[in-house]
Amino acid sequence: MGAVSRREMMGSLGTMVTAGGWLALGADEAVGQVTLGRSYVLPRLPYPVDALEPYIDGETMELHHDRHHAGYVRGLTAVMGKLDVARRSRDFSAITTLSREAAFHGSGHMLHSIFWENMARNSGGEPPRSSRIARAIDRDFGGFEPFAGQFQAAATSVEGSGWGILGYEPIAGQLVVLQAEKHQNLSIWGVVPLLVVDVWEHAYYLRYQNARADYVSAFFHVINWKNVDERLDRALKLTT
Ligand code: MN3
Repeated sequence: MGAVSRREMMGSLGTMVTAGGWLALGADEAVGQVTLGRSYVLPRLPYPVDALEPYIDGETMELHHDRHHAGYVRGLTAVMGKLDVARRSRDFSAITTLSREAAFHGSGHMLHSIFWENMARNSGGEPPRSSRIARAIDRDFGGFEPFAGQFQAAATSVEGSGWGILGYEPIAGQLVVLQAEKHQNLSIWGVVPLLVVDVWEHAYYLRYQNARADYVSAFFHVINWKNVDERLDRALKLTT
């Protein structure tokens, strides 16, 4: 989403809230008047499936995107439909299960969508010294090497399935490295993910088997720092 459309979206949402109309609207009215933009669709990979060879193999990329990510999109769409049915019938008896499913599939869809864009062919290494992300990493981690060490350690040691995440925390206005278990656990609310690496076994097992650390090291050869820098730029415009 571009900065303009984001501003437009926030602006229209703000108008609704300021007018006091948000909570007062009936469900149908709200659905009709508040358009948050996009429904849940599987985004296309921004490169061919074999573009990240030899670091991430094409077969893994194809399965990962076409099967796994698609599954989260389907799951999220399904649970949002069930929540809609629950609201219409005023039957919230399944709310705990549905809320869990929304967090799981929603976070899965969100993180995969970022993950694909975080990578590119002929990339990796360190971000350009002049970039905002490089300066932020220097300031908040004491240099690229300590950052990379923390990020790799966090990603490699996630218990079970999950993610390593570099995010922007908007209260103190600084970068943080987080682990996520599954997709949705261990987050700090409000942190904007900038760089994420999937460490579920489906992300690496065909090529790396159980050597997760080797896969995480290889990931550093395909990081699209331009994309990470753009994400930081957009995150800095958000306020809590
Ligand atoms: Mn995955």
